[in-house]
Amino acid sequence: MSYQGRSFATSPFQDNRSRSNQGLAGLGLSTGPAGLSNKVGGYFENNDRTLPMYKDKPYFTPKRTAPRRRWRPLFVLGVCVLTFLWYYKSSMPVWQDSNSRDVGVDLWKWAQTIDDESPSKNVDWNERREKVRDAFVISWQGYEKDAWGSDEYNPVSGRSRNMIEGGMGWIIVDALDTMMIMNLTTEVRHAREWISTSLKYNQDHDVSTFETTIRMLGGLLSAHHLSTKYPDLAPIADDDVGAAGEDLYIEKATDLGDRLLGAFESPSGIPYASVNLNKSEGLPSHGDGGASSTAEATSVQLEFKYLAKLTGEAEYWRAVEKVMEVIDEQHPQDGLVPIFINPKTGHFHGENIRLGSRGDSYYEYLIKQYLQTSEQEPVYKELWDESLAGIRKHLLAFSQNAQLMVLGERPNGLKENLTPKMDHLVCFLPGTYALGATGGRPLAEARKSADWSQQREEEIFISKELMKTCWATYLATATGLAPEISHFILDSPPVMMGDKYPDPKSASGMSPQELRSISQPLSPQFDGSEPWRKDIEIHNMDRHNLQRPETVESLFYMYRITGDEIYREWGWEMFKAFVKYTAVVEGEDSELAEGEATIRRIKGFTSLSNANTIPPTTRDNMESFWMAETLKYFYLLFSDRDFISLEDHVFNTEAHPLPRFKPTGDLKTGWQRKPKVADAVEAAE
Ligand code: DMJ
Repeated sequence: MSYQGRSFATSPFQDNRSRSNQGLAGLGLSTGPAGLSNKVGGYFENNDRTLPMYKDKPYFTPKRTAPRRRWRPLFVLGVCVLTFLWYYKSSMPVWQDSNSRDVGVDLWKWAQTIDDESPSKNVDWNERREKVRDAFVISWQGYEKDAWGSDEYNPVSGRSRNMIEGGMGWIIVDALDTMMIMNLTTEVRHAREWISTSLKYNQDHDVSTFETTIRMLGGLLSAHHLSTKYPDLAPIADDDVGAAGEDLYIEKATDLGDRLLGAFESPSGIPYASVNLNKSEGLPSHGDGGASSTAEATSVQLEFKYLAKLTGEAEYWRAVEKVMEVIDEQHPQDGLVPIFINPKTGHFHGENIRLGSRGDSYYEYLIKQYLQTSEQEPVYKELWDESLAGIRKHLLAFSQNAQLMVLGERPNGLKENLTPKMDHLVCFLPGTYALGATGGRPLAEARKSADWSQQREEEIFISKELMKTCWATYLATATGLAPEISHFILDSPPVMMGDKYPDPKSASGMSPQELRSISQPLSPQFDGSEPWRKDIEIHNMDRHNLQRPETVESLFYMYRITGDEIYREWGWEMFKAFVKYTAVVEGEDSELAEGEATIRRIKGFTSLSNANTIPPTTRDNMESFWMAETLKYFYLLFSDRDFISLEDHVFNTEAHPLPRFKPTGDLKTGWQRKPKVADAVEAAE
């Protein structure tokens, strides 16, 4: 592998980067490439190329090649006039069209009518998704006005803060591909200009390895993918073939990816929790005995593998692949992993097992790695199937009154009791279950395939039941917005899925009748008497709502895979609740001059400290995933099913769509599962 051809406008590396003379020993790649400064030095010493090296890579083929012609003057004039008209139109702020429409006022007026909406058979989903787009524009507009370039935003007070000097682009980069998907050209242009002129990673600050990878690296890579694959979405000239900024996103991604690699230079290859981007130096967590979160260490693979594919640099691939090998060497029992792992030793730390915080995306990235590489890496399907069996056996239970399916936790290991608590975070699982069962294909089509089985049918059943439980946590509060954590009432001892239906592959599995549904219906009336309500408890310290995406994320998968409109309807109810209760409204009566009409506008959306009271208590914070994930998934849920299709993409855990591809050459799994010592002895006897 050679680095000599990689070009950067300016050297992205500072002299104080500790990795520069060390190579990649920490990755166990003793025969690997030279240190990064050598690579960059190599380029400058040998600078006889005019294009970045990744231009020569098979995958990096610009899609928008325009034939060069000698245009006749009249034609040129026509093009100029049209271009001017197009530019003029697309430069106008979206929220202000030729009728001076103020989206904030319009959405506020619409919010006043939400309760009067009558059920209709002929729903216009395009109209509904425009409402989501309006909510996005309002959120973005508020951020642009109050906090432009800042990493954190408080939409009520208008305050903001940076994570590192000059800002990480936390909100801008995370929201960028949503704006492309929503065809918001003016906003994309503004974001792109900031990325081009202000985004720098050479700050002496520690940042989270995982969050920076999924939000920033994922955001840049997805922006690169969407702007090349879908040039008609939010089209701007700056990234056209041959334009000076053509490779802006991929160059920023490569710079960031190189800096993040320092986090993987631990004795085991498990990434440290944090990384100093300037020095490209990993730092262990301050707490938890220096252990990294398992989910964080194992949810960086989609991003680095796509970066490797784009650039042709296998170094990225090997670093993240090594992590998966180390995890598997620990032989997780029944495919379930404790939520901490030590980067020094590569051993799990503690016995806490859950699919909520610190555990969640380990499972998500198993099946998504398999799908990302077009099902060419069977080890990830094997690991996914093992985890599903473990989840079924140890974590799935039924609630006492309405038989809601509950995904519990084992805080003290698999031999100890189940804690019937679900973080909002675990609600990514219903959609991911369905994705794993069908590979993203429509269910009706997947059911016809030769490898369809009772087990896959049961996975669809589980996905539907868990989806219903997640939806119930929204219905359970006064605002219709789920708390951060929900607790469930189970029988004692709990009725476990694995005990009731021991084997999904045999007659002791579920009957066709049971596979349709076993939980009781969720009544839409809020009279407090329905049996399912007695199954859910919300504790005071868990009643906040951070506008998280996981439930709408799953609704998006469930709708696209099953085609059942109910998931869109649930999503619509959720969206209306977000507008009604998380909107920040300006123009209170007390602020009006005498005789002035009461016209208010929504100026942003905020998290809630208490979602279980009306009016809710606000928290004055807008997480970047509100625009990056939650609103994107609503928009895609209400779009046609082949728009940014599930069959062609994998969404990273921050909702950034990346393409599926077939790996070749050095881009490969490169490791094999080792048998447990006991198994190996048994096999030898
Ligand atoms: C996002 O940053 C990612 O989805 C991550 O995997 C965990 N959840 C938050 C949003 O809830």
